[in-house]
Amino acid sequence: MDIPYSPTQIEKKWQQYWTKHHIHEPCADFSKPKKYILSMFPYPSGAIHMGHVRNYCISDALARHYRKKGYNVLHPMGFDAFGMPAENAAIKHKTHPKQWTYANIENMKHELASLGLSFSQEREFATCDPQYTRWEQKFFADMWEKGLIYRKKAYLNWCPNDKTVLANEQVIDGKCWRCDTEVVQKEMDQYYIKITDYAPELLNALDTLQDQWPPQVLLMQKNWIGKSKGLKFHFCLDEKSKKLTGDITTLEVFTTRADTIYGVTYCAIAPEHPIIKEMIKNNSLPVQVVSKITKMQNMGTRERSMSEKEGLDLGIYVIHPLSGEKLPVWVGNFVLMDYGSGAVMSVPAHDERDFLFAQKYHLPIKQVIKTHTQVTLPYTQEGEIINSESFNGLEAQKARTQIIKYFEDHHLGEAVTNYKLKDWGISRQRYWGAPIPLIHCKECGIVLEKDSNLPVSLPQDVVIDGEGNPLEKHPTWKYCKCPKCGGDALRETDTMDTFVQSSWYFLKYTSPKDTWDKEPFDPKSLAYWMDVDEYIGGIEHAILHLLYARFFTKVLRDLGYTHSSEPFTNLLTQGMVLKDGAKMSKSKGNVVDPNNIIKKYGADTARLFILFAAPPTRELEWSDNALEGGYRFIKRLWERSKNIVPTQELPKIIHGNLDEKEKMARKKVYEALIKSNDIFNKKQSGYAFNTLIAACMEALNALNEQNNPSVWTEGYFILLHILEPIIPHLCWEISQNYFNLKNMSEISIDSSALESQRITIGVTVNGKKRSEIQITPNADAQEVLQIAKDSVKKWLENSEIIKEILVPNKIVNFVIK
Ligand code: ANZ
Ligand code: ZN
Repeated sequence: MDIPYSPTQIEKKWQQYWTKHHIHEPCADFSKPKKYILSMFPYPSGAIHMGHVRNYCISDALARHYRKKGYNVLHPMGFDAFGMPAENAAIKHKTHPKQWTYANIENMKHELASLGLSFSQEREFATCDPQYTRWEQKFFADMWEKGLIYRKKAYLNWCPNDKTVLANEQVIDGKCWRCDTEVVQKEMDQYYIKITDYAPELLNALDTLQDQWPPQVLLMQKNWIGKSKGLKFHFCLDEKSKKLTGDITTLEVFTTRADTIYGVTYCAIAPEHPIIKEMIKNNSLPVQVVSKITKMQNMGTRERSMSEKEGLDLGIYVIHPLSGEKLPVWVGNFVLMDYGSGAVMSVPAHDERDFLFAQKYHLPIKQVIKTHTQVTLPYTQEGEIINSESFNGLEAQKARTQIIKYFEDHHLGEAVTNYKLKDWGISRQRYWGAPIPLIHCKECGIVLEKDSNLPVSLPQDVVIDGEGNPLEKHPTWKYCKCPKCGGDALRETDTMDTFVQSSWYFLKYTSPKDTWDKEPFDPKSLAYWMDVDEYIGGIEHAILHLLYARFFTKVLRDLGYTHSSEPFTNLLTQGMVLKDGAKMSKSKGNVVDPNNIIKKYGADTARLFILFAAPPTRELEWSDNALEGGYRFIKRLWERSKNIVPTQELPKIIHGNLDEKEKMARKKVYEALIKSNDIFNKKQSGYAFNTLIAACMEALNALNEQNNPSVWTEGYFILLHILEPIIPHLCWEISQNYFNLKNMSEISIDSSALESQRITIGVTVNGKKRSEIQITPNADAQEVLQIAKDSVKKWLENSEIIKEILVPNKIVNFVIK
């Protein structure tokens, strides 16, 4: 049978077959063991890129592997469909965001389908579907009633020309991206979710994810939550200053370094601090100072944090609570209003920022910590306390505790724990989002829309031209009746941040679509499928998305919707796809379009290359050569399949009767089989599909060195089985031709036939035998050493390995100190 390899035909055929026979749909038999394999859903920008391909090839390999192992697998796909780009497209191309979004989704679905990804098609949805919005608004309502959502004024980027709020990305060099007008900060009412209520749990629960999430992601989450313990206390303003600051008589600060309290030489406050407002109100500040402060405020905190430290003397003073010294108060552009109390005690001798500031403005610097050796200021480490009255001589750490105790004992202040984490602002003044289901009534205040009126849907007929908020401008949409008193009222025109949608989509997938209009989740399905066993996606979501998703899950748990606390048991962050050493991106012009690759070589080659070129977590450098190499392997696999003798089961082979080359071929095939089981042990291999593919390539080469039809047949039976997660179309095609698909589902292949191929060797530490490990003869030395090391971990703890001795196929010895 010398039919040339034709991926286009083969791949279409199998994609249709899988869909027609619902091969990739999860089943409702909840007695089966399950795996929930999830890849981060895409934004429907219009086309898939190599990053998507990589993400979904990894999750697909896992999903297919577990399906063949007999698991009930949920491997869903959907679209994160609300958001700004749809509105930008509407402005630019005069389309409607909805039309643009759904057209993109259609296109991306075709592209994803052409890769042969085993997604459940019956669970697919877009987050802009009204049924999804309906439940999101219900959750909003529940949180609102529970006091987990509140309204607060906040500064937003505002373009006075377009009369519109701008996202940070839309502010370029302080100007509006559309019209170049200088952006100002405008104070507006915003809705916030109290994620800070959950800060301790979000932090502590990270411990349960140790070894399951990448360490750098755990660290980023931890830093973002940013717990710090310190002292909160207030300074009193001096009598003269009080006349300038109206009702305000004290200045509260937060410090993590109470030990440096005697080193304070001035205080610095945020440009938005209430004292400044009071002073402006009382005409206590010269106009030039006010205008400079206004400039600082208009910068926005993000930009401010990146620009040079600047300050202004406010001409007011506070009294040091211990020494009684009089200290000046400055405004500083580096002080954040929304951290601690928006004011700091400045210790230039022991803080980098304060030091630079003091130098720039010629403020005094007072050293209060010394070490045995000469220190250069600013000195930010620990040491011995000096110049601090009764605390002199103490070690800094001890001084911290004692000074805090002193403040508490004398009711001057208290120990507090602060979190960097801020409440989550979810208001967006945009059209293409989920409407916030609130109504403003003159009589009743802010009222929730009636449950029976959900979802509050978006109007279709809107003008989207970049000026103002389209919902606000709509002639009728916002006018409604108050759900409480029936009087005339106004609908809230803010929509929700798109991060809200991506915070619970994984819960929604668990429920079959026919349950959707009755309840947010089918409880039995939810309980069965959660938690997600393996979540795969980009490192760019390491902080916000993952934190919000963890938070939302906990909130929905506390609202009684789910029993899950931590939604993602395992997390895999895939590496970037590079070309010529740089991340593939439109701006760099180094993008390889997956569609072209699929057209030219077929999906199987694209999939093979992506999984072969690098382990999933590493960066992947695009290589046309390697792609060609993958294509050749696939063609060879196809062409040599003609050596198979058709059968529906593994041929019986007596190993002892084979010649050396036949034995070697079998050995290589079984090694690949063992590898295919080993690589799914994430902790050991990190899903190194590349090593599995390499083992299969070796096996095919070894098969080619011999002529025994039974060995060929057995080899293919096994190789197709283990390669199916990677190159499914070809495997199903050959399997149908020769094996009646018998090796495409759950089978047990007894590798004991070649058990003699596994040998046991001892592992010793300083000559004492501590364990035994199983290896294949002549296995790679590094690999053996690693397995050996893991097996005697507890004897190596806290010691240094001086020597690693490997006597091949006999023994491993570690010499430690
Ligand atoms: C005096 C001091 C002396 C400080 C010293 C540090 C070193 P973390 O650890 O991140 O919580 N700070 C407090 N509130 C601030 C605000 N709203 N904006 C900017 N900075 C603020 O940081 C706490 C430290 O950051 C505090 O401790 C305070 O400076 C500053 F040798 O107080 B420290
Ligand atoms: Zn009312």
